[in-house]
Amino acid sequence: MSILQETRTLLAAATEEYRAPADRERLALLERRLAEPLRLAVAGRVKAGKSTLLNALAGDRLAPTDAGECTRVVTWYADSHTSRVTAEPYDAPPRQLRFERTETAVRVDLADLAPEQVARLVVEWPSRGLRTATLIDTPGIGSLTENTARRAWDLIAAEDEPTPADAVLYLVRHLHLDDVDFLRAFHDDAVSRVNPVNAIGVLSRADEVGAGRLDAMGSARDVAARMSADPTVRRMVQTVVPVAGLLAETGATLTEAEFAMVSAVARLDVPTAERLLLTVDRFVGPAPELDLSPEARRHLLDRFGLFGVRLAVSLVRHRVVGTSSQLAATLLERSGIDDLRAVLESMFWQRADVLKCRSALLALEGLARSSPGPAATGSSRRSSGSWRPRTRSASCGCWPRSAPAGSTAGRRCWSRPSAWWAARVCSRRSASDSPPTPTTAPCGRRPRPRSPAGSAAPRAR
Ligand SMILES: Nc1nc2c(ncn2[C@@H]2O[C@H](COP(=O)(O)OP(=O)(O)O)[C@@H](O)[C@H]2O)c(=O)[nH]1
Ligand SMILES: [Mg+2]
Repeated sequence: MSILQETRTLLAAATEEYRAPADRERLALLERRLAEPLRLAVAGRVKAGKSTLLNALAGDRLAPTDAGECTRVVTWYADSHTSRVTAEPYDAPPRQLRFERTETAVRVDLADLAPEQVARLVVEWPSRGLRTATLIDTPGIGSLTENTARRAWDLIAAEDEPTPADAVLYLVRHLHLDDVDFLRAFHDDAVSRVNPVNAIGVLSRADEVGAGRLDAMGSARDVAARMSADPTVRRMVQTVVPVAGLLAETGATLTEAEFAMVSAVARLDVPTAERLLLTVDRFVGPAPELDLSPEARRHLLDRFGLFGVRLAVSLVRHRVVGTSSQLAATLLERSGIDDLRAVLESMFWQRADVLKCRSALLALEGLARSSPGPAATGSSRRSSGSWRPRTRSASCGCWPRSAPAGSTAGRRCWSRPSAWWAARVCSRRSASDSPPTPTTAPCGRRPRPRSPAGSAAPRAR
């Protein structure tokens, strides 16, 4: 039986035990999500380049990258046949909102809703780039006390959140000490769902690492390699990949008009072009020798950044590229997005079922904690499945069930469904007859400490 089928069986067994409509609705939600694409959240500080990278991955300019109020709301971008935006307020039923598709983003009108009132926005949009994964744009993490930051992390960390992300891209521009401290706080066993199993680090805005020099991406690769080798970082993310999201977004959405603008700069003689491209101020200042309006030059900077303009001009001047599609392809290649896609493929997409099952079982644990179920009060009819909350609740607080398929370890006590998941994954990986004990769960969550009487200690919240 596949891990997906086993998880479905476990959820079905739980549904037999939980009779309250709200609990059953939560379980049905968990069941449904197993059939949906993986949910990948893009997290990091304000201006880390989250929305830009999301657009690059989607291959479309969907998420706004300015300071509009919608950037303060967690926003899901999901593939769909039709275009629709739904707001889910905290204290009111979900409702559809008006939106406008502009050249730069899907602009949502929050109407009378303040960003703080909205738990999440769901943008359904027909997009090939969203078929593999639903992408979740999060508000910037500024500080632990900030409300919007808290909401972003609730998505990943909250125990009672029925629809969390399955995997996370954590963007860092420069690895400041407080970034590491921040991640560590959320890495704590009691509150976090983020761990190396489902988190990849991105050294974002990588073109800025070398102060805009043409070899910037090489320097960024060195920095990212050093970060990846750091044991503190490795405890939180699997690896760190350098990406210039802006180059990738522009490569994915380049227009003929933009190629013509780059070509105009490339026609300047080299000393004049180099002088103009020395700083942003010079490039947008008076330049009678360049047949481009200041607005057009500002547009180029918005779309490429100074590094990107220098790179694109150099590519055109040296005839490395001669058409807009060639320039687009080269920008994508130089941006590092292909390397990120390769990492996503091997670490997330190919393991999507495992990651989705992990999320479902963590949510199931949350349900069992917040709502022990009728079995705990002795009123349930006994299910024939492997779900036995009565025993769990009455004795040690564990989840007794058979050992994972293929194991000869026989019946044993699994402290939580996620421990079962861990054992299931390990037994697949090593094909070993002895599943790991819950204390070695690769999901990174240790079993709760037990009191001397053997009852489960309450979890720190
Ligand atoms: N040079 C450069 N600028 C970038 C890159 N990614 C984003 N930016 C710019 O940084 C600003 C913030 O980007 P945004 O994606 O909105 O960041 P967010 O707040 O993390 O969502 C925007 O002006 C982007 O154009 C990048 O890879 N390189
Ligand atoms: Mg943003």
